[in-house]
Amino acid sequence: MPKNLTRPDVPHAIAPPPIPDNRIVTLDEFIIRSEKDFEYATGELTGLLRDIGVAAKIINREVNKAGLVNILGVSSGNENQSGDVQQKLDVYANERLVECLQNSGECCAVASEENDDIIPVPGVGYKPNHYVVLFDPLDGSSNIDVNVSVGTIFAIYRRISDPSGPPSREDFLQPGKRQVAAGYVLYGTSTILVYTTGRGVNGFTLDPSIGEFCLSHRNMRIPDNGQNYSVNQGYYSKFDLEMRRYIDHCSDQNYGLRYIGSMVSDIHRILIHGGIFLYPSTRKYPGGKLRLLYECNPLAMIVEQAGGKAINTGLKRILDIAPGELHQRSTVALGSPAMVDELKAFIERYSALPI
Ligand code: P6P
Repeated sequence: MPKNLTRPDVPHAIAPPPIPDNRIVTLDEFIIRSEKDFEYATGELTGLLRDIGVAAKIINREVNKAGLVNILGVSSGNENQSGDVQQKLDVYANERLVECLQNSGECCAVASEENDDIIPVPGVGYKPNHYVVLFDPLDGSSNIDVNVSVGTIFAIYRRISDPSGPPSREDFLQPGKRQVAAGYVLYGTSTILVYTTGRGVNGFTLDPSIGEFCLSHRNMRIPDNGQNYSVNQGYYSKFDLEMRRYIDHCSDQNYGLRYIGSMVSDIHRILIHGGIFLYPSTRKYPGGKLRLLYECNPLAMIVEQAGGKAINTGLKRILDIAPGELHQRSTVALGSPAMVDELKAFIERYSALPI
Protein backbone atom coordinates (compact mmCIF):
# COMPACT_ATOMS: atom_id res chain seq x y z
CA MET A 1 0.00 0.00 0.00
CA PRO A 2 1.26 3.51 -0.72
CA LYS A 3 3.00 5.27 2.12
CA ASN A 4 1.19 7.92 4.10
CA LEU A 5 -0.01 10.21 1.38
CA THR A 6 -0.15 13.41 3.36
CA ARG A 7 2.85 15.63 2.79
CA PRO A 8 3.91 17.96 5.60
CA ASP A 9 5.62 20.13 2.97
CA VAL A 10 2.33 20.41 1.09
CA PRO A 11 -0.22 20.38 3.93
CA HIS A 12 -3.20 20.72 1.60
CA ALA A 13 -2.19 17.60 -0.34
CA ILE A 14 -4.78 14.87 -0.08
CA ALA A 15 -4.76 11.24 -1.10
CA PRO A 16 -5.70 11.10 -4.82
CA PRO A 17 -8.80 9.10 -5.70
CA PRO A 18 -8.06 5.56 -6.99
CA ILE A 19 -7.12 5.22 -10.68
CA PRO A 20 -10.47 4.84 -12.50
CA ASP A 21 -11.27 1.76 -14.59
CA ASN A 22 -13.73 3.40 -16.91
CA ARG A 23 -11.69 6.00 -18.74
CA ILE A 24 -8.36 6.57 -20.48
CA VAL A 25 -5.50 7.08 -18.04
CA THR A 26 -2.43 8.49 -19.74
CA LEU A 27 1.14 7.76 -18.69
CA ASP A 28 1.52 11.37 -17.60
CA GLU A 29 -1.54 11.21 -15.33
CA PHE A 30 -0.48 7.86 -13.89
CA ILE A 31 3.06 9.07 -13.17
CA ILE A 32 1.87 12.26 -11.52
CA ARG A 33 -0.66 10.34 -9.40
CA SER A 34 2.04 7.83 -8.44
CA GLU A 35 4.35 10.67 -7.44
CA LYS A 36 2.12 11.11 -4.41
CA ASP A 37 3.20 7.64 -3.26
CA PHE A 38 6.67 9.05 -2.71
CA GLU A 39 6.97 11.12 0.42
CA TYR A 40 8.54 14.47 -0.42
CA ALA A 41 8.71 13.55 -4.12
CA THR A 42 10.16 16.55 -5.91
CA GLY A 43 8.83 15.76 -9.36
CA GLU A 44 12.28 14.96 -10.77
CA LEU A 45 11.56 11.26 -11.20
CA THR A 46 8.19 12.18 -12.67
CA GLY A 47 9.96 14.42 -15.14
CA LEU A 48 12.48 11.74 -16.07
CA LEU A 49 9.79 9.14 -16.77
CA ARG A 50 7.90 11.65 -18.90
CA ASP A 51 11.09 12.53 -20.82
CA ILE A 52 11.66 8.84 -21.57
CA GLY A 53 8.04 8.61 -22.75
CA VAL A 54 8.61 11.52 -25.16
CA ALA A 55 11.83 9.97 -26.51
CA ALA A 56 10.00 6.67 -26.96
CA LYS A 57 7.31 8.34 -29.07
CA ILE A 58 9.96 9.93 -31.29
CA ILE A 59 11.89 6.66 -31.65
CA ASN A 60 8.64 4.80 -32.33
CA ARG A 61 7.87 7.15 -35.22
CA GLU A 62 11.19 6.30 -36.92
CA VAL A 63 11.05 2.57 -36.10
CA ASN A 64 7.60 2.39 -37.66
CA LYS A 65 8.75 3.90 -40.95
CA ALA A 66 12.29 2.51 -40.92
CA GLY A 67 11.67 0.69 -44.18
CA LEU A 68 10.59 3.86 -45.94
CA VAL A 69 13.43 6.21 -45.21
CA ASN A 70 17.15 5.83 -45.35
CA ILE A 71 17.46 4.83 -41.72
CA LEU A 72 17.84 1.11 -42.16
CA GLY A 73 21.10 -0.68 -42.34
CA VAL A 74 24.45 -0.12 -40.82
CA SER A 75 25.63 3.19 -39.47
CA SER A 76 29.15 4.33 -40.32
CA GLY A 77 30.43 0.78 -39.79
CA ASN A 78 31.24 1.47 -36.12
CA GLU A 79 30.74 -1.05 -33.37
CA ASN A 80 29.12 -0.28 -30.03
CA GLN A 81 30.28 -1.40 -26.61
CA SER A 82 28.67 -4.78 -27.13
CA GLY A 83 30.60 -5.30 -30.31
CA ASP A 84 27.36 -5.04 -32.27
CA VAL A 85 27.70 -3.20 -35.56
CA GLN A 86 25.81 0.06 -34.98
CA GLN A 87 22.62 0.26 -36.98
CA LYS A 88 21.51 3.71 -38.13
CA LEU A 89 18.41 3.38 -35.96
CA ASP A 90 20.58 2.52 -32.92
CA VAL A 91 22.41 5.81 -33.32
CA TYR A 92 19.16 7.71 -33.96
CA ALA A 93 17.47 6.24 -30.87
CA ASN A 94 20.52 6.97 -28.74
CA GLU A 95 20.67 10.58 -29.88
CA ARG A 96 16.97 11.14 -29.16
CA LEU A 97 17.20 9.70 -25.65
CA VAL A 98 20.31 11.72 -24.79
CA GLU A 99 18.71 14.86 -26.23
CA CYS A 100 15.41 14.44 -24.33
CA LEU A 101 17.21 13.82 -21.06
CA GLN A 102 19.64 16.69 -21.61
CA ASN A 103 16.93 19.19 -22.54
CA SER A 104 14.90 18.57 -19.41
CA GLY A 105 17.83 18.70 -17.02
CA GLU A 106 16.13 16.25 -14.68
CA CYS A 107 19.23 14.05 -14.41
CA CYS A 108 22.91 14.78 -13.92
CA ALA A 109 24.31 12.15 -16.28
CA VAL A 110 23.36 9.33 -18.63
CA ALA A 111 25.11 6.16 -19.85
CA SER A 112 24.29 4.11 -22.90
CA GLU A 113 25.31 0.91 -24.64
CA GLU A 114 26.19 3.17 -27.59
CA ASN A 115 28.68 5.32 -25.66
CA ASP A 116 31.98 4.25 -24.10
CA ASP A 117 31.73 6.52 -21.06
CA ILE A 118 29.11 8.37 -19.02
CA ILE A 119 27.67 11.60 -20.47
CA PRO A 120 27.33 14.41 -17.88
CA VAL A 121 24.14 16.45 -18.30
CA PRO A 122 24.42 20.15 -17.46
CA GLY A 123 21.72 21.43 -15.13
CA VAL A 124 18.86 23.45 -16.58
CA GLY A 125 18.09 26.56 -14.58
CA TYR A 126 18.09 25.86 -10.85
CA LYS A 127 16.54 22.40 -11.22
CA PRO A 128 18.09 19.89 -8.83
CA ASN A 129 19.24 16.77 -10.62
CA HIS A 130 19.73 13.88 -8.28
CA TYR A 131 19.33 11.03 -10.76
CA VAL A 132 21.34 9.17 -13.40
CA VAL A 133 19.82 7.20 -16.28
CA LEU A 134 21.23 4.17 -18.12
CA PHE A 135 19.75 2.77 -21.30
CA ASP A 136 20.06 0.40 -24.18
CA PRO A 137 18.46 2.69 -26.75
CA LEU A 138 17.46 -0.01 -29.21
CA ASP A 139 17.89 -3.57 -27.98
CA GLY A 140 17.71 -6.30 -30.60
CA SER A 141 18.46 -3.80 -33.35
CA SER A 142 19.88 -6.49 -35.62
CA ASN A 143 16.21 -7.43 -36.12
CA ILE A 144 15.24 -4.02 -37.51
CA ASP A 145 15.96 -4.82 -41.14
CA VAL A 146 13.75 -7.90 -40.96
CA ASN A 147 10.86 -6.10 -39.23
CA VAL A 148 11.07 -7.99 -35.96
CA SER A 149 10.18 -6.13 -32.74
CA VAL A 150 12.90 -4.22 -30.91
CA GLY A 151 13.00 -2.33 -27.62
CA THR A 152 14.44 0.41 -25.45
CA ILE A 153 15.53 -0.53 -21.91
CA PHE A 154 16.15 2.02 -19.14
CA ALA A 155 17.25 2.13 -15.50
CA ILE A 156 17.22 5.11 -13.09
CA TYR A 157 19.35 5.50 -9.95
CA ARG A 158 19.81 8.30 -7.45
CA ARG A 159 23.33 9.74 -7.73
CA ILE A 160 25.64 8.88 -4.82
CA SER A 161 28.55 11.19 -5.68
CA ASP A 162 28.93 14.59 -4.01
CA PRO A 163 26.08 16.65 -5.47
CA SER A 164 28.28 19.74 -5.41
CA GLY A 165 30.71 18.04 -7.78
CA PRO A 166 30.47 16.42 -11.20
CA PRO A 167 28.69 13.07 -11.64
CA SER A 168 30.97 10.06 -11.69
CA ARG A 169 31.01 6.42 -12.73
CA GLU A 170 30.26 5.44 -9.10
CA ASP A 171 26.79 6.89 -9.63
CA PHE A 172 26.24 4.18 -12.24
CA LEU A 173 28.13 1.28 -10.66
CA GLN A 174 25.37 0.52 -8.16
CA PRO A 175 23.71 -2.88 -7.66
CA GLY A 176 20.36 -3.26 -9.40
CA LYS A 177 18.49 -3.39 -6.08
CA ARG A 178 19.21 0.38 -5.80
CA GLN A 179 17.36 1.19 -9.01
CA VAL A 180 14.72 3.84 -8.31
CA ALA A 181 12.85 2.96 -11.50
CA ALA A 182 13.28 0.64 -14.48
CA GLY A 183 11.41 -0.25 -17.60
CA TYR A 184 11.28 -0.88 -21.30
CA VAL A 185 9.53 0.23 -24.47
CA LEU A 186 8.61 -2.53 -26.94
CA TYR A 187 8.18 -1.41 -30.55
CA GLY A 188 6.08 -4.33 -31.75
CA THR A 189 2.63 -4.92 -33.21
CA SER A 190 1.79 -2.06 -30.89
CA THR A 191 4.16 0.12 -28.89
CA ILE A 192 4.03 -0.43 -25.16
CA LEU A 193 5.95 1.20 -22.30
CA VAL A 194 6.27 -0.94 -19.15
CA TYR A 195 7.85 0.44 -15.98
CA THR A 196 8.16 0.04 -12.25
CA THR A 197 9.20 2.37 -9.44
CA GLY A 198 9.27 -0.50 -6.97
CA ARG A 199 5.52 -0.53 -6.40
CA GLY A 200 4.41 -3.07 -9.00
CA VAL A 201 4.56 -3.06 -12.81
CA ASN A 202 2.24 -1.22 -15.17
CA GLY A 203 2.07 -1.15 -18.98
CA PHE A 204 0.97 1.70 -21.26
CA THR A 205 0.09 1.21 -24.92
CA LEU A 206 0.69 4.06 -27.34
CA ASP A 207 -2.53 5.31 -28.93
CA PRO A 208 -1.24 6.86 -32.17
CA SER A 209 -4.54 8.70 -32.70
CA ILE A 210 -3.83 10.90 -29.66
CA GLY A 211 -0.07 10.39 -29.37
CA GLU A 212 -0.35 9.26 -25.76
CA PHE A 213 0.73 6.16 -23.85
CA CYS A 214 -2.46 4.91 -22.16
CA LEU A 215 -2.73 2.50 -19.23
CA SER A 216 -3.43 -0.92 -20.73
CA HIS A 217 -1.75 -3.48 -18.43
CA ARG A 218 -2.45 -2.57 -14.81
CA ASN A 219 -0.45 -4.22 -12.02
CA MET A 220 1.19 -6.87 -14.25
CA ARG A 221 1.84 -10.22 -12.51
CA ILE A 222 3.96 -12.97 -14.08
CA PRO A 223 2.37 -16.46 -14.01
CA ASP A 224 4.00 -18.68 -11.39
CA ASN A 225 4.76 -21.27 -14.05
CA GLY A 226 4.92 -21.40 -17.83
CA GLN A 227 5.00 -23.70 -20.85
CA ASN A 228 7.77 -21.96 -22.81
CA TYR A 229 11.52 -21.62 -22.46
CA SER A 230 13.54 -18.97 -24.30
CA VAL A 231 17.17 -19.65 -25.21
CA ASN A 232 19.32 -19.66 -28.35
CA GLN A 233 19.22 -23.42 -28.94
CA GLY A 234 21.93 -23.00 -31.54
CA TYR A 235 24.49 -22.77 -28.74
CA TYR A 236 23.26 -25.98 -27.04
CA SER A 237 26.47 -27.94 -27.63
CA LYS A 238 28.50 -25.08 -26.10
CA PHE A 239 26.43 -24.80 -22.92
CA ASP A 240 27.64 -26.24 -19.62
CA LEU A 241 26.29 -29.66 -18.65
CA GLU A 242 23.74 -28.32 -16.15
CA MET A 243 22.24 -26.02 -18.80
CA ARG A 244 22.04 -28.81 -21.36
CA ARG A 245 20.33 -31.07 -18.82
CA TYR A 246 17.79 -28.35 -18.01
CA ILE A 247 17.08 -27.72 -21.71
CA ASP A 248 16.64 -31.47 -22.20
CA HIS A 249 14.14 -31.40 -19.31
CA CYS A 250 12.23 -28.54 -20.95
CA SER A 251 12.05 -30.58 -24.13
CA ASP A 252 10.94 -33.70 -22.20
CA GLN A 253 8.18 -31.59 -20.61
CA ASN A 254 7.07 -30.54 -24.12
CA TYR A 255 7.68 -26.89 -23.28
CA GLY A 256 7.59 -24.70 -26.38
CA LEU A 257 10.82 -22.99 -27.45
CA ARG A 258 10.20 -19.29 -28.09
CA TYR A 259 13.26 -17.14 -28.86
CA ILE A 260 12.97 -13.86 -30.76
CA GLY A 261 16.57 -12.70 -30.40
CA SER A 262 15.30 -9.44 -28.91
CA MET A 263 15.43 -9.62 -25.12
CA VAL A 264 12.69 -7.06 -24.54
CA SER A 265 10.28 -9.04 -26.74
CA ASP A 266 11.10 -12.33 -25.04
CA ILE A 267 10.74 -10.86 -21.56
CA HIS A 268 7.45 -9.14 -22.41
CA ARG A 269 6.00 -12.45 -23.61
CA ILE A 270 7.21 -14.16 -20.42
CA LEU A 271 5.74 -11.37 -18.26
CA ILE A 272 2.33 -12.05 -19.79
CA HIS A 273 2.31 -15.80 -20.49
CA GLY A 274 4.98 -17.05 -18.08
CA GLY A 275 8.14 -18.93 -18.99
CA ILE A 276 11.89 -18.62 -18.51
CA PHE A 277 14.54 -16.68 -20.44
CA LEU A 278 18.13 -17.95 -20.43
CA TYR A 279 21.38 -16.49 -21.65
CA PRO A 280 24.02 -18.71 -20.03
CA SER A 281 27.75 -18.90 -20.51
CA THR A 282 28.87 -19.71 -24.06
CA ARG A 283 32.30 -20.17 -25.59
CA LYS A 284 32.06 -16.68 -27.17
CA TYR A 285 30.66 -15.09 -24.00
CA PRO A 286 31.95 -17.11 -21.00
CA GLY A 287 30.53 -14.46 -18.62
CA GLY A 288 27.29 -14.18 -20.57
CA LYS A 289 26.50 -11.79 -23.43
CA LEU A 290 23.90 -9.49 -21.92
CA ARG A 291 24.86 -6.25 -20.20
CA LEU A 292 24.26 -6.14 -16.45
CA LEU A 293 23.54 -2.43 -16.00
CA TYR A 294 21.22 -1.63 -18.89
CA GLU A 295 19.75 -4.99 -19.88
CA CYS A 296 19.78 -7.51 -17.01
CA ASN A 297 19.19 -5.17 -14.03
CA PRO A 298 16.20 -3.20 -15.36
CA LEU A 299 14.49 -6.31 -16.71
CA ALA A 300 15.25 -8.19 -13.49
CA MET A 301 13.60 -5.40 -11.47
CA ILE A 302 10.53 -5.55 -13.73
CA VAL A 303 10.32 -9.36 -13.45
CA GLU A 304 10.79 -9.36 -9.66
CA GLN A 305 8.26 -6.57 -9.19
CA ALA A 306 5.79 -8.69 -11.20
CA GLY A 307 6.42 -11.68 -8.90
CA GLY A 308 9.14 -13.47 -10.89
CA LYS A 309 12.79 -14.29 -10.19
CA ALA A 310 16.07 -13.26 -11.83
CA ILE A 311 19.44 -14.92 -11.19
CA ASN A 312 22.73 -15.50 -12.91
CA THR A 313 23.90 -19.06 -13.63
CA GLY A 314 26.05 -18.86 -10.50
CA LEU A 315 22.69 -18.70 -8.64
CA LYS A 316 23.25 -15.09 -7.51
CA ARG A 317 20.27 -12.72 -7.57
CA ILE A 318 20.88 -10.35 -10.50
CA LEU A 319 19.87 -7.28 -8.45
CA ASP A 320 22.47 -8.09 -5.78
CA ILE A 321 25.45 -8.13 -8.18
CA ALA A 322 27.89 -5.30 -7.43
CA PRO A 323 28.99 -3.96 -10.84
CA GLY A 324 32.69 -3.42 -11.52
CA GLU A 325 32.39 -1.67 -14.86
CA LEU A 326 29.85 0.18 -16.94
CA HIS A 327 29.49 -2.36 -19.77
CA GLN A 328 29.91 -5.47 -17.64
CA ARG A 329 28.21 -8.61 -18.95
CA SER A 330 26.30 -11.24 -16.96
CA THR A 331 24.73 -14.64 -17.47
CA VAL A 332 21.01 -14.47 -16.78
CA ALA A 333 17.98 -16.68 -16.12
CA LEU A 334 14.73 -14.90 -15.35
CA GLY A 335 10.99 -15.49 -15.48
CA SER A 336 8.30 -17.50 -13.70
CA PRO A 337 9.41 -18.28 -10.13
CA ALA A 338 8.63 -22.01 -10.34
CA MET A 339 10.69 -22.36 -13.54
CA VAL A 340 13.65 -20.41 -12.15
CA ASP A 341 13.54 -22.61 -9.03
CA GLU A 342 13.49 -25.69 -11.28
CA LEU A 343 16.56 -24.42 -13.15
CA LYS A 344 18.33 -23.74 -9.82
CA ALA A 345 17.76 -27.40 -8.85
CA PHE A 346 19.38 -28.56 -12.09
CA ILE A 347 22.35 -26.23 -11.63
CA GLU A 348 22.82 -27.41 -8.03
CA ARG A 349 22.54 -31.04 -9.09
CA TYR A 350 24.71 -31.10 -12.21
CA SER A 351 27.21 -28.27 -11.89
CA ALA A 352 28.94 -30.19 -9.10
CA LEU A 353 29.72 -32.88 -11.65
CA PRO A 354 32.90 -32.62 -13.71
CA ILE A 355 31.92 -31.10 -17.05
P1 P6P B 1 22.09 -14.09 -29.62
C1 P6P B 1 20.30 -8.52 -28.99
O1 P6P B 1 21.56 -8.36 -29.66
C2 P6P B 1 20.59 -9.04 -27.58
O2 P6P B 1 21.38 -8.09 -26.90
C3 P6P B 1 19.31 -9.35 -26.84
O3 P6P B 1 18.27 -8.48 -27.13
C4 P6P B 1 19.00 -10.77 -27.28
O4 P6P B 1 18.24 -11.49 -26.33
C5 P6P B 1 20.39 -11.37 -27.44
O5 P6P B 1 21.30 -10.27 -27.67
C6 P6P B 1 20.46 -12.31 -28.62
O6 P6P B 1 21.77 -12.85 -28.65
O7 P6P B 1 23.51 -14.49 -29.26
O8 P6P B 1 21.10 -15.19 -29.29
O9 P6P B 1 21.94 -13.58 -31.02
